[in-house]
Amino acid sequence: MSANNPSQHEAKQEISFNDFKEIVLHDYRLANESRQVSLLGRKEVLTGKAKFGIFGDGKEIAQIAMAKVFRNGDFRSGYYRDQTFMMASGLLTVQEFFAQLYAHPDVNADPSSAGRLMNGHYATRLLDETGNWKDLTALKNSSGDISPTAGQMPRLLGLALASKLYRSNKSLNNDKFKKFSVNGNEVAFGTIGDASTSEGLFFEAINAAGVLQVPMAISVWDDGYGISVPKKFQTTKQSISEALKGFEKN
Ligand SMILES: Cc1ncc(C[n+]2csc(CCOP(=O)(O)OP(=O)(O)O)c2C)c(N)n1
Repeated sequence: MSANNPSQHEAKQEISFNDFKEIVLHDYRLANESRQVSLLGRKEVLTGKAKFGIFGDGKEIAQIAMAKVFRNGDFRSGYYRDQTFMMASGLLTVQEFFAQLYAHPDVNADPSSAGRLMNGHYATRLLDETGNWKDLTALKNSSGDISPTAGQMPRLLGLALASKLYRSNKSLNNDKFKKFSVNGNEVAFGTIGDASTSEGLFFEAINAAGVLQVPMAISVWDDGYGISVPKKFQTTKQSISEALKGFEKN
C-alpha cells in the first residue's frame, strides 16, 4: 500500500497498525476539509460573492467509503452533493471546487467544465488536449452532471450496460476499444438524493438494471428531505430502502 494514497489499498491486504492509523487520519482530514469547504462556500453564496451554491455537508463519510472501492476504469454518474467523493477519488481539489463556485472560465482552473456547468456539477475530461480519447481504463472517470434531478440515472444504466456488452461481446476486445474497457470489468457508480428517487427515471433505471443484471452500484444520500419537503410526502413507506426491497435478487 502506498502511504501517499491510502484509499488505494486492497480490501484483503494485511494492513499494519501504522498504515491503518494513517488511513484514518487521512480520511478524517479529508472529511473535515470537505466540511469546511461547504461552510465557507455557503458563506460566499449568502454574501453574494458566488452566484449559487450546493454543497455536500453531512455526506462526507459515506462518500469516502464509496471512493475506496471506485477503481481505475470505473465511471461515476452522480449529482451535486458529491464533492467529497470527487475529492477522495483524486478528481477534485479545494482550489478547483472554489473555481467552479465562481464559474472560472479557464479549463485549467475548473476542469469539470470551465465554468459552463452549474455549481456542484462534476465531470472528468475524457479527451486530451489534442481531442483524442484518453486511456479511460487507467483513469477514474465521471460523466458530466446535469441539472434535472434523476437525469443521471439513464446514463448510469447505460454505462453499466456498456460493461456488460464488453464482457459478453468478445469482438469488442480489440485495439479500437482498448482505451474504454478491460474485458468489461468496469463498474458504474451512481448517486442520487432521496427525493429524486421519486422520479420515473429512477424507477425505470433500477428496474432495467435488475432485468439486465448490469454492474451498477447506486448510493442514495437519504437525508429525509427534498429541499423543504419531508419524505413522508414523497416516498412510499417513507424509505426508499424499504420501497426497493421487492427489487432484491432472489
Ligand atoms: C426534474 C427537476 N425537478 C426539480 C428540480 C429542482 N430541484 C433541485 S434539487 C431538488 C431537491 C432534490 O432533493 P434530493 O433528491 O433529496 O437531493 P438532496 O439535495 O436533498 O441531496 C429539486 C426539487 C430539478 N433540478 N429537476
